[in-house]
Amino acid sequence: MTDCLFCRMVAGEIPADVVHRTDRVLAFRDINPQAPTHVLVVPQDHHATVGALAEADPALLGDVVSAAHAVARQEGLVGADGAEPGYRLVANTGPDAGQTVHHVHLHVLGGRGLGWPPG
Ligand code: DGP
Repeated sequence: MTDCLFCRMVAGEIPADVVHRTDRVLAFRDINPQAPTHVLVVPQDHHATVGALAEADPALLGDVVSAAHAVARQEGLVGADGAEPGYRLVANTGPDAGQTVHHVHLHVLGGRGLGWPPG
């Protein structure tokens, strides 16, 4: 979609600080980081929300989650036990969750203790 910010980043039309790429997924640093690690993982195909992606292409959703875990490992957030120190995946969906970019993305957050419940 030509008017979609993340589609334009996937296409290389807008610069992105890319940390991971596969043939179907792109991961880049958030412009407004909320934690020492704050990376956005997006499918290269356009889907508006995580639910839309789950219905249209569940295998691609799996690729996005796998890429998010790879990013977390790359960022030093996954220890030998597969967990520590840990990280959080967030998929804001719709206005109540505060979704602002309508191209599905997983936030990978880590590098500090993260509060719960979220705001
Ligand atoms: P959300 O609220 O879940 O839709 O998150 C959208 C995120 O996108 C937000 O954390 C800021 C980030 N973002 C917005 N514009 C840009 C941009 O131009 N570049 C990058 N790297 N991130 C952006």
